[in-house]
Amino acid sequence: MHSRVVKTVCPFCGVGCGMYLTSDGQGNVCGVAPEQDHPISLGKLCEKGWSSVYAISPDNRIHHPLKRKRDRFVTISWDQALAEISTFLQDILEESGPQAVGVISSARATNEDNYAAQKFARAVLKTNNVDHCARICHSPTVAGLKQVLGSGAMTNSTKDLFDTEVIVVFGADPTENHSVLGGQIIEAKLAGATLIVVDPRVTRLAKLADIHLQLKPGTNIALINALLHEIISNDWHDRDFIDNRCDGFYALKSNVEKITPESVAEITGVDGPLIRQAAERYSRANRAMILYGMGITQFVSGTNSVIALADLALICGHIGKPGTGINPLRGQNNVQGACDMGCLPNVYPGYQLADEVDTQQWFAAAWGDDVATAPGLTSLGMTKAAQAGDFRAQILFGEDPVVTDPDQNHVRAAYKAMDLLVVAELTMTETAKLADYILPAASFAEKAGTFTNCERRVQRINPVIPPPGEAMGDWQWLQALAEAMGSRVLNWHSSEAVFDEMASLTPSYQGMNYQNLDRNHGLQWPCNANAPQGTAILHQQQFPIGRARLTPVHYVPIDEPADELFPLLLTTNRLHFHYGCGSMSRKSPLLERETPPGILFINPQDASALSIQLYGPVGVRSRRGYIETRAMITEDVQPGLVSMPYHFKEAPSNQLTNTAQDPVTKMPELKACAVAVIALPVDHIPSAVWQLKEEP
Ligand SMILES: Nc1nc2c(c(=O)[nH]1)N[C@H]1C(S)=C(S)[C@@H](COP(=O)(O)OP(=O)(O)OC[C@H]3O[C@@H](n4cnc5c(=O)[nH]c(N)nc54)[C@H](O)[C@@H]3O)O[C@H]1N2
Ligand SMILES: Nc1nc2c(c(=O)[nH]1)N[C@H]1C(S)=C(S)[C@@H](COP(=O)(O)OP(=O)(O)OC[C@H]3O[C@@H](n4cnc5c(=O)[nH]c(N)nc54)[C@H](O)[C@@H]3O)O[C@H]1N2
Ligand code: SF4
Ligand SMILES: [Mo]
Repeated sequence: MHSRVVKTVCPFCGVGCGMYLTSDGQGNVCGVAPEQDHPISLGKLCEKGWSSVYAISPDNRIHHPLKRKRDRFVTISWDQALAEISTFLQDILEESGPQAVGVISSARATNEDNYAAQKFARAVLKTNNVDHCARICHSPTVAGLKQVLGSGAMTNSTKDLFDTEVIVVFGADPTENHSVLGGQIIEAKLAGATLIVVDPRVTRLAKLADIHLQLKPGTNIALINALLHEIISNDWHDRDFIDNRCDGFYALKSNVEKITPESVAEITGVDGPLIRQAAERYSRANRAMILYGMGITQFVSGTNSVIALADLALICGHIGKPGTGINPLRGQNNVQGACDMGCLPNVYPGYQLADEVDTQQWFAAAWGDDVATAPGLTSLGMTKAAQAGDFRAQILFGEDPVVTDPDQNHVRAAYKAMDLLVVAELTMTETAKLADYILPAASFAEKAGTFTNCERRVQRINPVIPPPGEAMGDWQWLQALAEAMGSRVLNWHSSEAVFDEMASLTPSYQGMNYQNLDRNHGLQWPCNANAPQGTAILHQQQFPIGRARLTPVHYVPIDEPADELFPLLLTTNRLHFHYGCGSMSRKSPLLERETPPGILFINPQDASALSIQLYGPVGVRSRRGYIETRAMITEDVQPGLVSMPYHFKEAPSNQLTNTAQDPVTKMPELKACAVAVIALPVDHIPSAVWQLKEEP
C-alpha cells in the first residue's frame, strides 16, 4: 500500500465541510487537511473535523462479526453470522409477520447505505418499519415545512449568510454545533448584519447579538404569534408577496389579533418592547434569513413551531430570494440524505408517499418484487411495541439509542425484550452491548458514496484506507443478508450502481451522477432536466404545492413543567467538542481533555440555594431516572433552568428526559422536563450509571 491523499467530506455534522485525508500506507489515516476552495467551509474545519482520525482509528474498531454467548461476545465468520441472522429473521417473519421486524438506518452513513436500508425493509422484509434519528431531530421540519411550503428542507444556501441584512438564529447554537457556519455568522455580523438570537440560554451568539430574546423553554409559538401580531398590526408585512403567493392570510391574521407582545410577556418571559424591536428589524429588512434548530423541533409543539416560523418568513416575503429563507440546520452529516432516501416509515425515496398504491406499484415494478403495504412504525413506535411484545427483531446500524433516545430505562428494557437485535457499528456502543449479533461496519474513510449536507448539497466521499479486519460498507452487508434470505433485489457491484438506481427513482436527484458531482463540488437538489446545475434557492417562482399555505397555530405548554417535587426545568444541549453518543468524538484524547465526562449547568442563584459548589458532585432526578454528575455554575442559564449535554454515557441525560410526543411526528420533548437537583458530599465521586447497572 502507498501513502495517498484523498478528497472527502467531514463525517460529523450537516455543514459538510470539505477535507483531505492522508493515509500512511499501512491502513491508517495519518493526516487531515481542510479543502481550501470548498464552497461551504472555505478552507476551514472545526475541532471535530480535525479529529476524525481518532474517530475511525482501527485501534477502536470492531473488526469481525460478533455473536452473543450469554454475557460475552465471540467472533464468528460472516457466513455464520448471515446464515444465523437470516434463519432467525425468517422464523420471526413466519410466526409474527412483517410488522414484528424493522430497520433503523443511519444518518451518519451514506445515501447508498440508506437507500439500501429502506429497500431491504420494504422489499425483503416487506415492512415499512424503517426509521432513523431524524425522528428525534428534524422530523417536525419535514412535516411542518411540507405542509406550509410543500418541501421540508433548507430553502437557501449557506453562502447567503454573506448576502443578508438580518440573521435570526432561532433555537440553535451554531458556534457549538455547526461551527464553521457559526464562524460565518460572526463574520456576517461583524460585516454589518443584524443578529437576533432566540434562545433560553445565553449562547456564544446570544452574547454577540443585537437582540437576544431569552424566552422560557417551549414558548416559541407564543413568541412567534406575538411577532406576527406586531408585524401585521404595523402593516410591515409584504402584501404583494402574500397576495401573489400565499393562501390563508386572513385566518392567520385573526388568529394573532389579540396576541400582543405584552400579552405573552408572562408566558415567554420576554419583555414586550424587545419583541417589538425584533419584529421591526426582521420584517423591515430587505433580506432576512431564519436559521433554526432543536430549540424549535424537540417539543410536543415541534411541528406547529416549525409552521409558525414558516408563516413568519412568508408574511414578510423573506423566502425564494438570496439572503432569505427558512433554514433548518440539519444536524447529522447525512440526515438530509437519509430522509431523502426514504428511511422514514411514511415515505419512499424523494418523499413519495408510502401509503399510495401508485407509489407502491411503481417501486414494486422498478425493484421486481412485492413491497410492504401496511403503515410502518417510527423508531420510538418500534421500542414501544417491543415492550408490549409485538415487535421482535430489529436491524440497527449507526445509531446508539440507549444513549440518545429519551427515557433510557425504557429504551434499554425495550431492546432487551426483542428476540433478535443486530447492530452494525464501527465501535462497541451501549446499544451494541445489548445486541445478539454485532456486524463490523466500514467508516466514511473506507468506502465510496455520497452525503447530502444541510443545504441539500450531495457530495462524494472517497475511500482512503481499506476497512479494518472484515468490516464492510452498510449497503454491502445489507445486500449479503438479503442474499442469505434468498432475495436478489439488492444486487449491485458498486456504490455508483446503487446511486444510479436511486437517482433514477428519486425525482430531485435525477440529474446527478458521480461524474457531475465530482465536477461541481457536489450539486444541490432538485437537480434534474429543469435544473441540471442543481438549485441553490428553493421556491423562487412558486412552491411545490403552488401557493404557500399560511397556517394559524396555537401555543401549547410543555408536557412536564417544574413543580414542588421536581422544582427545576432541565433542558439538553450539545457541546462543541463532543458529538452525539460520543462514540466517535470521545475516541480523541484532544477532544476528551476539553470537558469533563458529564456536566450540569446551573445558575448561581439555584446553586447557592442548593449549596452546590463549582464542579461539586450533584444528583439529578426526574420521574424516570437518576444520574450523578458535576455542576458548572454559570449565568448562561436562568434561575429555574438547568441544562445538560447528552453525549456522556457515564452521566446520560436521557435517563431523565421525557417521552411525551408531538402528535404529528412523534418527536419526543427532549428539550424540557422537570427535575430535582441535590448537592452530594464534596468528596463523593459521581457514580456512572453504566457502572451501577448490571450489563448483560
Ligand atoms: N458539537 C456537536 N455538533 C453537533 C452535534 C453534536 O452532538 N455535537 N449534533 C448534530 C445534530 S444531530 C444536530 S440535530 C445539530 C443540533 O444543533 P442545535 O439545533 O444547535 O442543537 P441543540 O444544542 O440541541 O439546541 C439548540 C438550542 O436550542 C435552545 N433551546 C432550548 N429550548 C428552546 C426553546 O424553547 N426555544 C428556543 N428558541 N430555543 C431553545 C438551546 O438552549 C440550544 O442553545 O447539531 C449537530 N452538530
Ligand atoms: N437529550 C437529548 N437527546 C438527544 C438529542 C438532544 O438534543 N437531547 N438530540 C437527538 C438528535 S437531534 C439526534 S440526531 C440523535 C443522534 O443520535 P445517534 O444517531 O444515536 O447518535 P450518533 O452519535 O450520531 O450515533 C451514530 C453511531 O453511528 C456510528 N457510525 C458512524 N458512521 C457509520 C457508518 O458509516 N456505518 C455504521 N454502521 N455506523 C456508523 C457511530 O460509531 C455512532 O456510534 O440524538 C438525539 N438525542
Ligand atoms: S463544522 Fe461540522 S462538517 Fe465542518 S468540520 Fe466541524 S463537524 Fe465537520
Ligand atoms: Mo440531530
